[in-house]
Amino acid sequence: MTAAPDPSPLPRNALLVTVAPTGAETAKDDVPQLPTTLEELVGAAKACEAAGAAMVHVHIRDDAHRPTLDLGRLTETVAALRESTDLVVQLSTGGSVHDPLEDRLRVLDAAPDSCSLTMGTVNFGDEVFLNPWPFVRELYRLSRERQVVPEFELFDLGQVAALRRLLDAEGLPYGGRVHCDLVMGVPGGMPGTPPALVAAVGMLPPEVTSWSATGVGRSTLPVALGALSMGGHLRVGMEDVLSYAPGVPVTSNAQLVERAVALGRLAQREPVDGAGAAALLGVRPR
Ligand code: KMH
Ligand code: ZN
Repeated sequence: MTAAPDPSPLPRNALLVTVAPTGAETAKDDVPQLPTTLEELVGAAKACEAAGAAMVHVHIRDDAHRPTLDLGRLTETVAALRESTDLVVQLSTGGSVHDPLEDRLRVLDAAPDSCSLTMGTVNFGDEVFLNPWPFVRELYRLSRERQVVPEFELFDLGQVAALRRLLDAEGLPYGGRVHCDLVMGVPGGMPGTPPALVAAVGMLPPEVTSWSATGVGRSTLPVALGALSMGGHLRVGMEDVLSYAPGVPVTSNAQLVERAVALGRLAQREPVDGAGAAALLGVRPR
């Protein structure tokens, strides 16, 4: 039997806002305000922290602004974000749909605070986001060995069930806390609707100590409002949404964080800072 998780170290009204500023899918040429250089990424992270974000979910780009998992760049990025912010630094191990699994495992060599860990394969628009079970298990074991806290990315209900399977097979992650992000509205995954959110949250294993939700594209607001109403946390950012309103482009990641914080305050939730997020997630002290 698995022990009940420790109670949250934060007040009940605490709100974790994670920003996912870049992603791997949008071209710089199409969206020049997307932060793709290290300088732009650090600038965006600082502005988002000032606006109330506590964690940054990082994808990086090469000199031609294309997605890369280059280890030297990842390591430099982790160092630069730690130097300039107190955000919890989460590296994406999802990368782009074209990244080989070995490269995605190697991301942990950059020693982030946290890493994303997607719980299964999912259609991703016209592509396939590949996460076979042996890869999921290997990445999970590696994260524990390296003392990196995983954030379980759940794109559909099958992946919620797979989290149950993983915890049964492998036990709790490093830090003993279990944090998930429900990524909703990806074409191929669960829709970004309140009924899907209710179903997914209802299926989360009892070991889960915190969860956030992300609505891609036009599902961003319904998912955020639904998540707040259910006591969840929020992930926002230009990885997931590029329109602020119909026909109105997002101008910066901080704009999305500001909106998330404002919605949170309407729901009487107070954003936590990086230290609060680290405590919530069980991140290794630096
Ligand atoms: N870019 C997607 C294929 C993650 O960061 O872990 C995968 C993704 C999930 O963004
Ligand atoms: Zn990502």
